Amino acid sequence: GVNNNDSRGALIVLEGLDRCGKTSQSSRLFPYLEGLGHSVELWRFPDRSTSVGKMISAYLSNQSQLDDHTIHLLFSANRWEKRSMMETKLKAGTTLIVDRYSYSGVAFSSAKGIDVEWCKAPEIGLLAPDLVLYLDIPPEKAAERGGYGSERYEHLDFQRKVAQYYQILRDSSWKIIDACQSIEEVEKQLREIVLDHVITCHKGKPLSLLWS
Ligand code: Z5A
Repeated sequence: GVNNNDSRGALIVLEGLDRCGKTSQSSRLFPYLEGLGHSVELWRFPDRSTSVGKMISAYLSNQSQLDDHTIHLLFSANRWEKRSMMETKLKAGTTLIVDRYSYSGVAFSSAKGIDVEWCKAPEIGLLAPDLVLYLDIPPEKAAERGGYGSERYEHLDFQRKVAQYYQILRDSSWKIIDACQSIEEVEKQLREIVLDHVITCHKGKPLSLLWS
């Protein structure tokens, strides 16, 4: 039954290849949930505003070089530095819509050839999402959208490998959305699923941890 003490916000993560539409869809979900009277915030990883985030940003824009393991741990550290705030917000009833999370961390580093289990290890103990919306798009199609920029991972061959690693990370919290549909059609599908999860968490579904 409904217990107000356990009522909390939902942790909703959007994942997918570069250009799959995560940013467009998060910015549409936000006013939708707010309009329904829910407390909601838009987050993204990497969070480039922190000191760790600034190191990540320099790396992504090719202004610095880092060993693959080192940058992996920085991405993870960037989530750890936000973990307690995340828990506080969720417990206070705020739903978080998060653009990329640990799945990006593991998929991108594994695509470089690092062992998957090694990649998952530093993510253990972070909050597990209530829902992962995977915006599914073939790498070739994503590449056609707006053209790739100059950031480090914006290459077709690499995105193909990332897509393969995302596949092995799928679990029961995932919903696969066909991201080749129009922005409006994707938006419509996301609304229904998201609202459902926001209500379930509001009713007191317990928080759980990655990766257990
Ligand atoms: N990374 C990592 O290695 N480890 C980690 O732990 C984390 C991340 C967290 C930077 O991320 C890189 O860091 C990222 C993964 C790695 N590298 N890559 N690739 P970021 O978040 O800063 O960058 P991004 O996630 O790639 O964001 P993005 O380029 O902005 O993509 P997006 O958010 O998915 O797409 P969008 O901006 O909403 O849309 C892209 C374009 O497509 C735009 O012109 C839209 O108008 C258009 N679009 C969107 N939807 C549609 C539909 N449905 N139809 C047609 N056109 C559309």
